[in-house]
Formats: sequence, structure tokens, C-alpha cells
Amino acid sequence: MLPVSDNPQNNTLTGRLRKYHSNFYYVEAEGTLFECALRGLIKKEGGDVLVGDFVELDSVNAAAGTARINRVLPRKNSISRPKLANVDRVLVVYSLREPIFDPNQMDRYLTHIELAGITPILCISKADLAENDEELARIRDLYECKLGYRVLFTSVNHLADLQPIRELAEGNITVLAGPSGSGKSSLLNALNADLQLRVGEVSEKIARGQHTTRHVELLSLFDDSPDTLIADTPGFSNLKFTYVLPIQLEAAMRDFAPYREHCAFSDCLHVDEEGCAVRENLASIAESRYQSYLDMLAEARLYKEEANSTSQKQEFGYKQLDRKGKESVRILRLKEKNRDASRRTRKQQVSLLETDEPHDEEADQDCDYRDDEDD
Ligand SMILES: Nc1nc2c(ncn2[C@@H]2O[C@H](COP(=O)(O)OP(=O)(O)OP(=O)(O)O)[C@@H](O)[C@H]2O)c(=O)[nH]1
Ligand SMILES: [Mg+2]
Ligand SMILES: [Zn+2]
Repeated sequence: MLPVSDNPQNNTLTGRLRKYHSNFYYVEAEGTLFECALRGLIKKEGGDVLVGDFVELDSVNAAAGTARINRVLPRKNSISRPKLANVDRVLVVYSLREPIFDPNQMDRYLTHIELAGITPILCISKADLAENDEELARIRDLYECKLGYRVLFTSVNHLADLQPIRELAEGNITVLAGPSGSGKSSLLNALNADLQLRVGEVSEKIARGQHTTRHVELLSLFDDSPDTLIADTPGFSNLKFTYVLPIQLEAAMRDFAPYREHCAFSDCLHVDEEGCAVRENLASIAESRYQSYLDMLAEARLYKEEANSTSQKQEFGYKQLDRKGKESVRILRLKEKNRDASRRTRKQQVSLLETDEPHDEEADQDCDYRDDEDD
């Protein structure tokens, strides 16, 4: 245990950033929530502090409950929207109605989380508003049986629905992410009534939420389990894929896993290439998923054009599934092709380098119930 004393000099502590609000960082360390400022140089050096980050505090004043963040410790992962670090599980919360379920938007959230290297869990909220069971079965068939995501249907007035969330959350850092009004804060209130989070009405006129939650906050879900933290986050939409390369996006699509190895070109994007095994098997891929892919791909292509016009070398890592459901990590490098050419005509080349770190997790094609997908 590190000491906490009233002497503001020489005291350091390690804690976790729980929320950031009005230029103050709230860091939990040894059971106390410290209101912290940030050492000026961290920002100047281009550093960023995210909720979920472990940080080193100095100038600790226990009596006043204040300290300064001196250093951000290395992260195991991070997601850009919502902004969080060191995440174990992400529940994409998307409502069945109010706002209406939109598979293409849903695919955007899923793909965005996949691209951060985390396997999302789907939480279809407001299941009480389902017209019939088939509606839910169709969603489960595609996303769970075919694609292998875990799917939960929840309704805040049906507490038994929440038990799987409790189990998934236990001992983990869990993030709820999704559009405004999908019921993220309501779910947390149903899991622990003491949280008393603000919830908002879904506007009838625009059929959207009102952005009720304003800040990302890591909350303690159970009083007796300090390691179980869950993040309520502000709803967001207009997720654009102008931050990834087309080949990274392709790798995040589970639908292509049974076929991609059989395409004539290893960098096939399955649009109009010769000998494309994905296109030959389009009948086996959900139309809505392929359409989502094409929409996202158009955005990723814009990003690639932009990357091509800069002379910077860049390196990206991404995961890809093969037809047996084996996962491998690939490294992608963007490098300059022609150093002697004039700046304007300089081109960059995407080169796929060798794979390493085979992952032995088997994809579950039988649609059995699975617990741990993202460890
Ligand atoms: N019928 C039904 N309504 C629900 C359910 N869960 C939430 N709602 C309603 O959905 C509306 C929005 O809920 P919130 O919890 O504020 O949604 P949110 O995702 O936190 O929204 P933001 O904070 O804006 O991102 C409220 O009117 C809730 O009462 C549910 O399971 N069933
Ligand atoms: Mg909310
Ligand atoms: Zn192809």
C-alpha cells in the first residue's frame, strides 16, 4: 500500500481515472476520489489521459482530496468513441425501438469496436417493445449464430434479463456504448438503483435521444466488488470510418472469414476483383452486412487517399479471422514507393507483412452460448 499523507511534497500514489469534467480529473486511489489537475507537460508532450487510465499522482493532499497527475501508465488498449482506456468488455447497446433498430448503424458500432481489438457484445435493449419473437430470433440468427457475437436482449422492467450483464461485468471494466436514447443509463439504474443516473425521453418528433449523459464515467457496479467497474457514456452516432485503411476494415468483417482465403488476391476487398470468393458466395452473406461493409469501405477509401498523399510512414496492426475461426494478428505498413519521385507524384504502397501470434480461440459455428469472447 502506498502512503497517503497531508504533506503535499514527495507523495505519490497510483490510481485510475474515473471521470473528467470541467478541466478536473477524478482519480480513484486507495478508496478515495481525488480531484486532480494535470501536469502541464503531459499535454504539451502530446499525451492524452483517458477515463480508465492508470495514473501516477503526486502532490497528494489527502485532507483536501486533491492531487496532480504526474504520469499516465501504459495502457492495454483504448477506444476512441467513447474515449476510454484499459477496457475488458464493450456492450453495444442498441434499442429495438425508440430509436428503431437499424442494422447498418449497428454494424458500424460493432466494426468500430472490432477495430479497437475488442470483441463487442450486443445488447438489444427495449426488447419489451418487440412485436413478436421472430423479430428477436432474426437478430440472434444473424449476429450470434452466423457471426459469433454474443447477443443479449434486455428490458429494464424484466430483471432476469440483466443477470448475464452482471456476470459479464463481474471483476471487469465494462463499457456501454451506443446511440443516445438506447437506454444505457436506464440499464445501469436497473442493475444498481443507487446509481440514480439521469435518463431522458426519446423525442417523438425526431425519434432520437436527447444526449442526456454528458460525460464518460466509470461507476462502481457492486458495493462489495471494487474491481467491477462499468462506464456510462454519452450516446453518439455519425460514426465514420475515415480513420482506417480498407484492408483493416475488411479484416474486421467476420462475414468474410469462410471465403477470404480463397480469393485470388490476398488484398482482395471483395468489390469487383477477379476471382473473388466472397462475391461468389454473396448469397450466404446477409445483404444488410454486405451493404454496411460497402458504405464503410467508401469512407475507408477516402482515408487511404489521404494517407497516400502524406509522406509519413505508418504502421497498423489488426486481427483477422480465417475460415476455421482462427485469429491472427497482422501488421500493415504504409510506405513510400518511390522516394526519388517528386513530392506530388510520390506514391505509397500498402504491403502486408507476415502474420504472427496465432490465436487459438475457435469460432463457434454451432451457436452455443459462450461466455468469454474478448479475453
Ligand atoms: N420500453 C422501454 N423503454 C426503455 C428501456 N430502457 C430505457 N427506456 C427508455 O428509453 C429512454 C432513454 O433512456 P436513457 O437511459 O436515458 O438512454 P441513454 O442511452 O442513456 O441516452 P443518452 O444518455 O442520451 O446517451 C428513457 O425514456 C427510458 O425510460 C426499456 O428496457 N424498455
Ligand atoms: Mg445516458
Ligand atoms: Zn474477395
